[in-house]
Amino acid sequence: MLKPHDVVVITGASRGLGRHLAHQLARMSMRLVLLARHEEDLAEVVSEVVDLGADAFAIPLDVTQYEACKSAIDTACEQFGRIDVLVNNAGLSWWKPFDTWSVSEIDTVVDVNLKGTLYCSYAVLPYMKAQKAGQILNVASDVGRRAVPNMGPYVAAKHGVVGFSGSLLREVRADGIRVMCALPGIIDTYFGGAVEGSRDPSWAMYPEDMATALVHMLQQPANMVTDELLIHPLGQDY
Ligand code: NJP
Repeated sequence: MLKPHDVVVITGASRGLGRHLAHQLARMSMRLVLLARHEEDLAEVVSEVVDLGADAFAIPLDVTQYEACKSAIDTACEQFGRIDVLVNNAGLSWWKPFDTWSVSEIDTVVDVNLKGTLYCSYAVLPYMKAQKAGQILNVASDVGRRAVPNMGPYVAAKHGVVGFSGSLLREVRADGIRVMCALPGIIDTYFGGAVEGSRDPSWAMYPEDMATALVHMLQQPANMVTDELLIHPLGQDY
């Protein structure tokens, strides 16, 4: 259950789903710490969420760098005194046959989608364990449960995120920490080089609607947990 002034750290908050989630949490008077690489985009989102009622700041970082993740989580806790929620939402992929991926593209997709989630979760756990409370919400993908061609490293990484979420939940639920995993289908964002607003709602979800689904997961009473939420646009062929 979220309460006003809860402290929420969101990765991938500079655009797309993370930005819309930040907007919704701002309307609920949360304290937000927004993480992504692009400083100017983050500054715009900070200004938007402050206008909507949040106390917020941003830290530009690359989630593939453990020390940067650790330092951002430490700073969030120093500034706001606690961390109630971590949303591991940063993600990216290319779409092409596996033998045309470069090694560096393979590394990037695994590092951002999977290792970024592991790194931020690892950095936040000591704080949540000390609080005996907290929520970690990992944004995986519907391809974390099934396979599609041409996204091999992404499919592998998102399967990893789903597996990690279930494993960690079983470890830390006794500490009052919920670990949840969202498995969305296609969302109308900048993902994969698209432009938000360019996808047809018959086969792509609006990011604000997906953000509402994430907020719902965070709003469960403390004795309940939505382990996984698989959610699709009705018209998506899968
Ligand atoms: O994508 P997009 P979404 N370090 O491109 C950030 C999953 N998903 O909102 O670093 C830190 O609009 C990037 O910021 P920046 C998807 O896998 C989506 O749709 O400044 N941050 C931006 O804020 C992902 O997990 C679809 O470039 C990094 C954000 O990530 C989540 O939904 C389908 C980073 C990406 O925003 C949100 O993605 C699906 C790094 N190294 C799952 N690299 C879909 N849209 O169809 C990227 O199944 N970011």
